[in-house]
Amino acid sequence: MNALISVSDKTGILEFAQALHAFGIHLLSTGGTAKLLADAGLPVTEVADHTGFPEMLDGRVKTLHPKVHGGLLARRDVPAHMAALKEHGIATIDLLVVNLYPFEATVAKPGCTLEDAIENIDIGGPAMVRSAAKNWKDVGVLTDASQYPLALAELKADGKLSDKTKFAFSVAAFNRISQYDGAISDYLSSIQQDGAHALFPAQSNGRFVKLQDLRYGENPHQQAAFYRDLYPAPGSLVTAKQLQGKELSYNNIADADAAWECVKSFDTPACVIVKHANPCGVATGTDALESYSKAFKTDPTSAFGGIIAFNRPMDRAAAEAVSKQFVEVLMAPGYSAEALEVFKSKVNVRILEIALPPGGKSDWDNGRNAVDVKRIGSGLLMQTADNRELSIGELKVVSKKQPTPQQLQDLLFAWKVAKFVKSNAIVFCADGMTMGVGAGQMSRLDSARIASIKAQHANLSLAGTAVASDAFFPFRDGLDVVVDAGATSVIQPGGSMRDQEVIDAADERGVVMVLSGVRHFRH
Ligand code: 93A
Repeated sequence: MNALISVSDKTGILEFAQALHAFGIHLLSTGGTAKLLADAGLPVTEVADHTGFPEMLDGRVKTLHPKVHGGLLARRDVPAHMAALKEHGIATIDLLVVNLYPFEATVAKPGCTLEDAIENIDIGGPAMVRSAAKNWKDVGVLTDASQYPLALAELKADGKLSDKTKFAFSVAAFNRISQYDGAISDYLSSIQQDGAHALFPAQSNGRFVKLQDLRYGENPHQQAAFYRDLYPAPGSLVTAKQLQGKELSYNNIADADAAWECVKSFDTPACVIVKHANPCGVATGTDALESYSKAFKTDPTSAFGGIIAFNRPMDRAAAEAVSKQFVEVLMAPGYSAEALEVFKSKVNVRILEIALPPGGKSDWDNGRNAVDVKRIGSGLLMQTADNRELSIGELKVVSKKQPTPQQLQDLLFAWKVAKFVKSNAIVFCADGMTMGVGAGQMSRLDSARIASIKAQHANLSLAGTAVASDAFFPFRDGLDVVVDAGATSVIQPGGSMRDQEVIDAADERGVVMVLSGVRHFRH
């Protein structure tokens, strides 16, 4: 039996080759791999000696030879194939172990040149992998070190690989080649003449890795699965580790993402409670406990069965407070042992730990997270993610009444939250806490009414609150509703034909009005 080994990532290869040798398998190998094995004292034939043809063109041609591909592709059950091998003096190759030139890692390096990238496009490796994978009944093809133990176990037990394993390896091999070619195609499609990357390439292959099948989709009659980007951005939800609890559902994941993206936009300790993709309570505080207690007060009714995210590790005090309510999913960058102990008996609560990226907030917007994708019938909409932050210096006071420093803080907080609320969004806030959230209405007026009704239900007074509107007030009526409810300061983008009418109304009612100059629709 002949095995051809040609690997760029040499992890575990020596031990694997030693075991193959111990089973009496003859080893063939390419330059660098052959040297590693020979240096360790293993008998190995270089492919160049096997084919009688030297490696050439700086290694660009190593294994592209009929003695290699004939040995991989010949059907052992077709007499004419075997006769052809005999006629040309070609030996069968029964096991192929290949991993490819590190193209993905090369282009991920900052400052990678087109030339570097091109040199790292493997040609001979994928050709062999395809030959072996096509002829899977006769050839076992290993493309990842994680497959070595299973192959060795079967070789040890039966002296050969089972059909089931050979087929699984073949599928894995074609998946790997498709992924590899996808990475090359993605890279080259996005590269521009000046070496910069296009945000929206001419072609988008969108490589995803399946994380799990889901029990069902948004509703029980829909089937669903969960995928992540091939290269997820650090600190994104898909990098989460589930520490306990039931399996995540489709809606859990969607809501968890909304909560996590919102909470990580705060620098100070914050808590976000999400229901049906909208925050129903957001607050900052001195610690996890205080931020949670405030966030919960916004809308205790809606918080029932909510998804709760923290941007600071959870301690016992916060865990005990949260454990008093029905919670579906908890997210935090970490948990104290005592905090986890609190939830031990609540086996259904899904607890996710997500590491915050080392680079802080600037990292969160990098990578593929920077592009937002929405699927429509047989198409995609792509846009840069809504990462726009607003600084205090950008605010334009347009009312006669000037804001106090506290009002400016509250307005900025309300504005930050409004970005994560489905349009039309109206968000009342006070002292780093949401006081009433109106979300997802077809009329801004109704969002304003709903936000104030919710505050009443939660026994919160809106007197003296700051309110944010994600888009401009087209008429003064929306403003009147929020001021009637008790707001004394308002932030909105401005830009309506009737801006002056709305600003005059603010002056007439004696409230502060600040323009952000930015809109945050979220559909
Ligand atoms: O340059 S290649 O595209 N031409 C080839 O003929 C070829 N054959 C194997 N690259 C080729 N390989 C690749 O070499 C393998 O896929 C593997 O990644 C690498 C192993 O080289 P070495 O054994 O010299 O370290």
